[in-house]
Amino acid sequence: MARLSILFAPDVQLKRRALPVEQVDGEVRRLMDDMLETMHGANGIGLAAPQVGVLKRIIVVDVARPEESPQPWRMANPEIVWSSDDAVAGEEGCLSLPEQYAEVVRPSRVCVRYLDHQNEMRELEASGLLAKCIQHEIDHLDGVLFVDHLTSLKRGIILRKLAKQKRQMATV
Ligand code: GNR
Ligand code: NI
Repeated sequence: MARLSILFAPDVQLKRRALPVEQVDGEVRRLMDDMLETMHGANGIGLAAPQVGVLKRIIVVDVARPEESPQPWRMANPEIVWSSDDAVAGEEGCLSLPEQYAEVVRPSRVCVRYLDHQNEMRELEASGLLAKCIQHEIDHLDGVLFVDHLTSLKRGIILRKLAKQKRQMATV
């Protein structure tokens, strides 16, 4: 397994729509494992392939707490096939927008259909943090960041901060 480098906003790769995978083969499985290692190494609970510069519809999620045993989900071509009518707000962060947090409102429960690491079609009904995280990751596959759910004022403040951080990183 290998640790991959994570792209930071603003980056055009984070704004593109990722392409479906034809099937989950050895190459896709290896990418899923590398993404899990990268995500755990960065203390994240989810990661989407575009965040490591791969424009494929692949996500990994693990919302288990550090003291719990890992519960990794590997999903290719994930699709929300049902979402609840009720919405909940929760604070979100993103490994591509380091140290930025904001409340995002999303459906509280979703049913997601996906290909697992064995190329089997499966469905999962998720609630709580798992539901939030899956929606956040699928957004990445469509070039959508959590700040795109905020008012343009809030989004502007966060993106300007990040652009400034990036300029400062480039000059040290
Ligand atoms: O680590 C992460 N935490 C998080 C918290 C609330 C809702 C979504 C997330 S996902 C994020 C990792 C990440 O950037 N995934 O794309
Ligand atoms: Ni993210």
